Amino acid sequence: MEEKYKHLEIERKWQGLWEDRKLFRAGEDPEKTKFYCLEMFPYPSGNIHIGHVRNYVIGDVVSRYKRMKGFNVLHPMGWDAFGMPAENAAIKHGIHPAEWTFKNISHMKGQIKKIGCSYDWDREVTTCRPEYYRWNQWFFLKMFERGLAYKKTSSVNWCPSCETVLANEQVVNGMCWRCDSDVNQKELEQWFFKITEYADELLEDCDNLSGWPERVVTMQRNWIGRSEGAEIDFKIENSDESIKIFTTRQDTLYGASFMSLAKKHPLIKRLVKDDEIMKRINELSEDPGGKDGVFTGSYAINPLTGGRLPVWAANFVLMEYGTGAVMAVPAHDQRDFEFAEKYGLPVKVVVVPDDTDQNTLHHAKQTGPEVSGSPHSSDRQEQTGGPRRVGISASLRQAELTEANEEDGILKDSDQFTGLSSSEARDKISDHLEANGLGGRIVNYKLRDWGISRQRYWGTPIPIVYCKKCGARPVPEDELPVILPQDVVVTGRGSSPLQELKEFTDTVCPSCGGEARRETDTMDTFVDSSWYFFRYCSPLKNDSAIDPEAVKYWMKVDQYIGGVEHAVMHLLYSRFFTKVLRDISILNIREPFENLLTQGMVIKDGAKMSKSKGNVVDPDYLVEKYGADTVRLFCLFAAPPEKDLEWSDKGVEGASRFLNRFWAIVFKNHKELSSGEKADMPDPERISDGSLRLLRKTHKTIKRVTNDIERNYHFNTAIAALMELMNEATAFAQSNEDDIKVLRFCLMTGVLLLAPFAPHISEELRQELGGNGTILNEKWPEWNEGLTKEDEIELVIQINGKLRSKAMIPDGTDDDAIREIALKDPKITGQIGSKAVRKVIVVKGKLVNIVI
Ligand code: ANZ
Ligand code: ZN
Repeated sequence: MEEKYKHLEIERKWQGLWEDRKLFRAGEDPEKTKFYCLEMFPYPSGNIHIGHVRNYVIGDVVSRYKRMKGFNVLHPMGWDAFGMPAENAAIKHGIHPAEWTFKNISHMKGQIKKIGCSYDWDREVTTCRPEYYRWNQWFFLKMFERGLAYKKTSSVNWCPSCETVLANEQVVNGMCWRCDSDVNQKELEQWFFKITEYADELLEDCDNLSGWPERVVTMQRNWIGRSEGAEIDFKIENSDESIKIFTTRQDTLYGASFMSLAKKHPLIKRLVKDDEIMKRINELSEDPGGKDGVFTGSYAINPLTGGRLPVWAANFVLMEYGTGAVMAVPAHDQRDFEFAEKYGLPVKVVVVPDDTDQNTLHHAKQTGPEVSGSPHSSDRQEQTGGPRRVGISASLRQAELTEANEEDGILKDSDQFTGLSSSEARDKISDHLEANGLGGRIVNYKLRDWGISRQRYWGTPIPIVYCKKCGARPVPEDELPVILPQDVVVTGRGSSPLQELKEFTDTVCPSCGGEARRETDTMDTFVDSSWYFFRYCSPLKNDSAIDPEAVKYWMKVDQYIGGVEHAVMHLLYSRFFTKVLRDISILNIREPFENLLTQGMVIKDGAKMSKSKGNVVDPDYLVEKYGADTVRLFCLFAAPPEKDLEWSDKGVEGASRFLNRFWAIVFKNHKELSSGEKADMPDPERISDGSLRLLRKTHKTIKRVTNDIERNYHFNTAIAALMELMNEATAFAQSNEDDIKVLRFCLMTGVLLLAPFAPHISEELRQELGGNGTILNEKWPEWNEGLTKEDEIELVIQINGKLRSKAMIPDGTDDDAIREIALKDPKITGQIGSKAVRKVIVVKGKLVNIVI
């Protein structure tokens, strides 16, 4: 054995051996319980960063641990390979998106391999390959057949000078990222997936996501955003028109004092005859924070009171939610309140706090997690929960109102509904509206259908052709894949390069054989990632997307690991796809991911590590300098997986020192350890005190490490336990054959426990300790419960420095507990009597001195 721990050599050696023998290859084995461990696959942007490393190492520990526990583990990796950055690189550097992507994949694959992750690379999936994306097209056709893929107009970002559609991330402060022109909105026909059809099921099944972080489940619920309420018709005065509004607060109908319409509401064109007013409406700012509005000149009639309500166009009302129209109740809605203040509109209180039950004051109006980021926040990404604004301090005398009171309460000034509670009133008012044909109950969702059309090159072509006679026709299944042509130049100017390519666009209609033109939109890359975890189960299958038998064996994913930034879209789309695939009966599960772990960020100098902040650390450099095992250990030790990890060079050094110390103990005792019989353990009854202590410590460590992994993957405390064990092993002085056996047992156990965290050095040390083959075939150690029981030690209790009593206590009892034991000791209480205790000093957990 060499004295120096040479991480580079060792890591190369074992990685080579694992790969050559394909030791991570997974296969269905009905005899064994499977475990599917998955990390979110990366976008091949060019380089692995430390956030990736952390993500993959967490998954690797889980995989390796489960393997040692006897599970049949599937642990695959692949590439989310379509997307914008490849096109941006093409535009900036003139390199073809495909070339750029494949170059990055090969580089990043090399980087990932150096971390020593246990991937089955035979299952690698690359979404930009036709073998993969043809199934995107197939799913599209299946959805099209069922009406789940459909077309409608929707707006896109448009740069008038580049004459191109821009992705959201290409719009910087409202300007084109390339030429700084102001970006417009342009209406285009686009393809959508009807995820709203599954809104109810997606919401209901949130209740079954018990293996997910509660925060993520709440974000999913909020994103779906189910609201029960009513639609109510308000007639327009002197007109046949009426305004249909959506409200969740029918109980406040008597307090409505004006109406607000979205500026794009179709009624506005019909109501507003005055060009000047129309112009001002069109010019309303897009920023909903400003609460800007324009009076249309018309009045609506409150269906219950007959009162006249001025109709306004307001910038905070969204066309896409509810009916695009609101009955404004300033006394009970903060946005309406601010609007009314600004434009001098009346405020009428119709709900007062219920004095008989103080609690109702503080009750949020909805039960369950609050839906925040209501439709009024136009940025759906911001919906992360958090309570709705609550106006409990609102004064009840309306002259003094300083804010809206949004709480439920008791109705006043509301005819026959006066005196009812808000919830009773909602019911009764809904009944009344329904009975009189004025409106009725309805459920609304914030969830919108999923727009999947992208006017971009580097994506999956949508398998549709347009025939002059037959309209939009699906490409027949047996003509898939519609190959994305490679011979294009991506310039970023003008329309998508596909539109210019006659070989691609010109085709014949599958129905009538007449002239037809291919769809040139490609799919959102979120389509690719919505089902890749199914593909890993049978990645080479070329006559179908999914092998039902393989999926039946491997799915669900037992442990999914990735960033919380995917809490909504990716995870929701994946759930949606799973349900659709179930409905077209190619699988029979409802949910794809049993357990989800969202790992924290990697922080340096107080900020998230990012290129733009210039605070990145390069994984290649670290692996080179310290070794993959050290980098892995640091990432795992510095914080529990779900918490943010503060980067620290000292911490890396610490991890490195620990591994070197481990190496040194084995080296120091190598001669004794590698000679003599290995297997048999001496009888614990007969060994020396020192040996017994080390033996006990070893069993306790097995128990702690196992429990820490099993309970929420507390790898950091597991590693801390291993460090303690090594400290004891270092301090241990062996003097006979039995001691050596115990030491070997301790070190071998330590090596096995370390294996998931730092697999290369574990392999090497195991070999040095006499192990054959590879550690991958080893079983996870088990502990002997009897040997994990606490040792007792003798506590010496003094008063003013003189021995007064002794007591047996568990080893490792903390100082506070020791103080208490000492002060309650009967001999001591007798001695102290009524004298005052000045000080109680605990020395090394073994001695207490009480000063009186
Ligand atoms: C009257 C009212 C009175 C309202 C009151 C609230 C409080 P959630 O719960 O998020 O579904 N609303 C409806 N459609 C809207 C749109 N397109 N743009 C902006 N706001 C819209 O929110 C439902 C409430 O949001 C509705 O209830 C409506 O205001 C508003 F004391 O109606 B409410
Ligand atoms: Zn046709």
